[in-house]
Amino acid sequence: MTKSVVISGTGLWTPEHSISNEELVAAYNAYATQFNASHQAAIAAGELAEKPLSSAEFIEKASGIRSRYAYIKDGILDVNRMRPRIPVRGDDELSDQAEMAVHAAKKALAAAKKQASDIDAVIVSCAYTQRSYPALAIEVQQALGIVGFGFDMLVACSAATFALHRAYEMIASGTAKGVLVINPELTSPQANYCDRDSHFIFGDVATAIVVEAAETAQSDNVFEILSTKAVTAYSNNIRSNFGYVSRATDSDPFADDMLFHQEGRKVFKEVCPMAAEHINEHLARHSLSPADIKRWWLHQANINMNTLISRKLLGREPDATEAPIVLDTYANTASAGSIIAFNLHQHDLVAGELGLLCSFGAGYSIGSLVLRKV
Ligand code: CO8
Repeated sequence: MTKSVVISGTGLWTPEHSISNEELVAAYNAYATQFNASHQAAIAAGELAEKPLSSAEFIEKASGIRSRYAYIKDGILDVNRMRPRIPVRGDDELSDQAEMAVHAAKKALAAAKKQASDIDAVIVSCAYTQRSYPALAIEVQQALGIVGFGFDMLVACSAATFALHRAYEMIASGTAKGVLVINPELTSPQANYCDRDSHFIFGDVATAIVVEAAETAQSDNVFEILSTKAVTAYSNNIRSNFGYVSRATDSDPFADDMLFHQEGRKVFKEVCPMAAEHINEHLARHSLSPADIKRWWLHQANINMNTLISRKLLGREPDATEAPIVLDTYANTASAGSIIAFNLHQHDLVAGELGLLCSFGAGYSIGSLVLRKV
């Protein structure tokens, strides 16, 4: 693998609807109050737990999140529904996630100065796909008029970085000439808006990246991928039991355990040291130290996690420029978070400067790329 592989364009598609902490908390608290009133007897008898109230101040302090985007806002704030109301589309219509993916992909292609004919592989990689088959990537491939092949990948928070790893390998080995990696993160259908501890965490977004050989790149904003590194270690601390087998196990497909749930404290404590160690090992492979890195495009799950990891690496507080945070407006967008940070905070880097892109989350999974501005 001697070929130089580059990222030559990124795209970010942001839904038009957003929900502030205040709006979300007002809806949750109204729901909780109504729930407690209608289950008063069971709560008094100790058969049911009272729903605690949420607070916008807690959310911002504990996570750094102030707002999030929603693909469809309708239904999420309705106390009698507490989930988005997404209209059904027919089999002959573009599916919701494919539509999100196409929006981001078109932006990435334009940024890379590429046409559909320059791409021959599409990877749709995200935390959930809305169906098992046909692959969303193949639907997106058709919608964009790409000749070649496509496949879907699920690696939760590390879906984007792990897909970039595959794209890097495909270009380096010559099995593709141009790869589109797309992350349509439609998280809202899996967020439990009735759960005080997690109702605020997620937002919807789509990101896309063009990966190709340096020799074919035409964009004036190109990053060489110097290397990739991945690690996984099994943990039940972030989990969703949603899946096709529930029909056969007679499980309630809408039960709480079918939605995202986590032991947030444990995740925080276990993942931060893992991520810092992983990044140090990755940099050491190039005889680099954290001081050599100009920009940290870190996973966006929690601002305190990012500060702690940066402090472990740098031995000091990071400033907002070197380790940008997008959580305040986007919230946790699963695998897309570090790609949003990369998309929005890359243009000021000059040739030769280094950056590190890293995801960490469910699995556990950690994926990183060392990038050099060309
Ligand atoms: N309002 C008011 N109080 C609250 C709230 C709330 N909304 N929530 C909790 N509290 C209370 C708690 O009850 C607790 O009270 P007490 O001290 O009396 O027991 C107190 O506040 C502190 O609670 P925590 O210890 O839980 O609070 P933390 O400071 O740990 O913050 C976080 C909670 C923000 C969840 C934090 O632990 C965190 O972010 N941890 C990291 C988690 C993480 O990174 N997870 C990754 C998840 S994403 C992922 O992997 C991808 C999954 C796939 C996508 C899914 C799409 C749906």
